[in-house]
Amino acid sequence: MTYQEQALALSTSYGLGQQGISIKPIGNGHINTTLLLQSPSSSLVVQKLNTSVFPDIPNLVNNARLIEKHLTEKKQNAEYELSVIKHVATAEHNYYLTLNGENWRALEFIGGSYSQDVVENKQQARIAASAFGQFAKALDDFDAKQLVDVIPNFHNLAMRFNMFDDVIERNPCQRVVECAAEIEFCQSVRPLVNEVAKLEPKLPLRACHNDTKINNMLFCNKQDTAKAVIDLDTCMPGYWMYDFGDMVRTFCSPEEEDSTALDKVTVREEIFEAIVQGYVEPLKEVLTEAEKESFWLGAKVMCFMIGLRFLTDHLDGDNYFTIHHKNHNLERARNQFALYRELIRKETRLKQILFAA
Ligand code: ADP
Ligand code: GN1
Ligand code: MG
Repeated sequence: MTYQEQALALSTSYGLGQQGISIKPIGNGHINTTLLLQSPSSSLVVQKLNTSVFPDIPNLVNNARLIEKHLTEKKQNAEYELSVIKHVATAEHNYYLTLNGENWRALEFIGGSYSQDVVENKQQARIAASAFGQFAKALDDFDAKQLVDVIPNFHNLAMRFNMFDDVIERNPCQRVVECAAEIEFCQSVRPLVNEVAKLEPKLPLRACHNDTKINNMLFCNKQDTAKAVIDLDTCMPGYWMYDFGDMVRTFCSPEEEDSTALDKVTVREEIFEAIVQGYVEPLKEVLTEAEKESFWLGAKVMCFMIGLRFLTDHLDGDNYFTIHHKNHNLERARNQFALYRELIRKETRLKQILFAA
């Protein structure tokens, strides 16, 4: 099927007709294929879902629709200000469809918005962190157990180390020797697993976003405000420390996640402070003391663990994350390890900022 044939098939399924249809890729996601499908009168975000990563499409879509319903009710009661991601049904009333063996779903396009891959300044960081905080707060009375674990153990560091150990043993692409330095670094960080094991039992299980990277929220084109929290695919029961940590991972560095300019990868302190302030404010009535303390560990785990996952995927032959060139996952891993090292180097100062809030 050509691109245009695909566009016409999708536009028929979603009742957009056959005239003046266009389709183009949007965003920089690593897992799904996200496209903007347009007719002269409407715009839809259509996503081809990666079924190796998300084998349970019905529950993936159902999880996101449960959140949509909850947030929509909150918005109607003036308890949630941001726009809500709305799923669009096909002409046959299905929220996902199969075309040529591929799985698709559609979302209303939220116009007047943009996403960023790198945070430019502390105002942006505060706005984005506040949006994720408002999202978390709005889900405070949502029963997290309604959400199916569509990727079990998603933020389980011990399990991520098991996958890493397994790929080293299998060495399917003979890349272990050339990655000796990165592998050794990961081995040195292994005791982080014990810190997690000690802390997690003290934390309440929450309905989490689990992928709070900066390009999973939309800013408003016109004013300096947040428009919406998006990409609800990994909303599952979890711990807020990891949502906090993924913001630190993706907001604090002035470099993109795959930048090879490792000397420029650092943790911008003023951005870290803006994340703390932006995220804690909407949650102040519900955040427990143990949760607030856990945020430092969440930051360490997320910076390191995503690097570990990139390295594991590189060693495995790049089966999970979309890559755009050879060694792309290795470059991403090196970048995240540099960030982790910076986080540790700045530990004293960053903890002061965290505990002053
Ligand atoms: P992925 O799984 O590929 O990360 P996302 O849901 O994060 O998919 O979407 C990728 C990008 O597409 C986002 O970063 C954003 O720029 C854009 N986008 C996604 N959904 C919408 C929407 N409903 N309205 C406007 N833009 C969107
Ligand atoms: C993936 O789909 P995307 O690009 O928002 C990944 C996240 C990683 C992120 C790294 C389902 O997110 O866990 O943190 O890449 N999503 C999944 O950028 O594995
Ligand atoms: Mg995304």
